[in-house]
This record gives sequence, C-alpha cells and structure tokens, in this order.
Amino acid sequence: MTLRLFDFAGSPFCIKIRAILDHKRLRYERIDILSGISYLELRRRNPTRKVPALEVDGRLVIDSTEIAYALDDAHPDPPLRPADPRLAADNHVLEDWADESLYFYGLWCRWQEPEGRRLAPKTFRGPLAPVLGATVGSSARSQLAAQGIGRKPIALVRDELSRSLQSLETRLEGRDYLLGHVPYLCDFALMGQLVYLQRTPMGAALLDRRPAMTSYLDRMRALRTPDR
Ligand SMILES: N[C@@H](CCC(=O)N[C@@H](CS)C(=O)NCC(=O)O)C(=O)O
Repeated sequence: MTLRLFDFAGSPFCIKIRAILDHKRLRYERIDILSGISYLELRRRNPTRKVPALEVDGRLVIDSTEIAYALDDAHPDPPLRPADPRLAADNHVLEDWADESLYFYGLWCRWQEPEGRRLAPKTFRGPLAPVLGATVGSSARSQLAAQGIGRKPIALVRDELSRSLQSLETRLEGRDYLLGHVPYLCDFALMGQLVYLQRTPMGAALLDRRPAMTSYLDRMRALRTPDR
C-alpha cells in the first residue's frame, strides 16, 4: 500500500492521523501543503480543501475519520474500533465530540484569546509567514463567530473548557485510555486536540493543572515510533 499524506504539521486532525499511522507502523510520504505546489494539487483533488487527506494507492481519502476507517480496514491490527457494539458506539461519539466540539476550543485559544492571538501568527515560518498569519487568523475568527464560541465572553469559554477537561479527567480515573486499557480511535482524536490545545497559552495553563491529562498525553505520545 502506497500512502501519501497531505499534511500540515500543526493541525490537530493531522496530528491524529500521523499518530494512527505510527501506531499501526505504516510508512508514508508526508506532503507539507505549505511547501511547493502541493496545495494546488490538494485544491484540485479535494472539494473541502482541508487537511488531512491521504492518498491510498492513488485514491484520495478525505476527512480524518474516513482516513482512519480506511487504514483500519486495510490494516486491522492494532484495531481502532472495539468489537463490542456498545464500546464501538462510545468510540464514535467521543471521537466526534473531540473533532467537532473540543476542536473549536483549541481554535479559540489559538486565534481569539488575546495572548494566543498575539503569539499564533509568529508560529508560521518562511516568506509567506506574514500573509499566512493574517489570513489564517481572520478565517479562524470568522469560523469561530459563525459557530458561536467566538461571540462568547472569555470567562464563559474558559469555564466550558475547564468543565470538559474535568469530565475527561473523571472518565480516565482508573483507566489508561478513554474506553479502558486499549487506545482506540477516540483516543487518537482526543490526543490531536489536546496537543493542539497545549500549544496555546490558555490551553497550556488549564492542562498543566491537571496531571491526569498530561500523563494521558504522555501515554498517547509513547505509542508513536521514536523517529517522528
Ligand atoms: N473534519 C475534518 C476537519 C479538518 C480540518 O478542519 N482541517 C483544517 C486544518 S486544522 C483545514 O484544513 N483548514 C483549511 C480550510 O478550512 O480551508 C477532519 O476530520 O479531517
């Protein structure tokens, strides 16, 4: 199987897929969409224009959930989906919550919270950095306003995020991973969002107060191969 990943290093969804590829010990070519003409290829072949997108033997699979399923179908060991139907349902709901809800808190901490907003543009490198910092930031803030979180007061967003982190901590009591002692797709989705969150000033401050969450992240990181 030949795998080419259209990738952006800092994207929580790309972090999720790179961790899955490593966990399954699959080799792949990494294509940074900010270098060369790869973004034009992505735009041409992917109607959402989003990353990650994974080319599997020439066929482009888009969206991190579909990519995870395609990899799990082709390489079922280690599995990303539990066999038990009730656990499989929890796996799906938790993955979807991480991708579709928690993501917006990371995006908010990065592009809207004042200190995050000041620092985020500086993370881009190269000649396009100033343009990228301005355009990605304003597009993120438009998304946050349309979704609703961007119109909430800071204290409310902080309380909502703290409540979610507290719930995760409670869920992880006595378990290594969200569903027990084996990591499944929901854990890779959560890991991507937590790593992204931890790279923001407010996200780091909230996570640092929760050692159970940081040791969970250490456990997830340890599943990856040492060279990536
Ligand atoms: N549901 C998608 C979300 C992917 C996503 O939002 N990717 C962002 C990067 S974090 C992106 O490519 N944004 C560019 C854009 O919206 O044009 C997935 O799970 O893959």
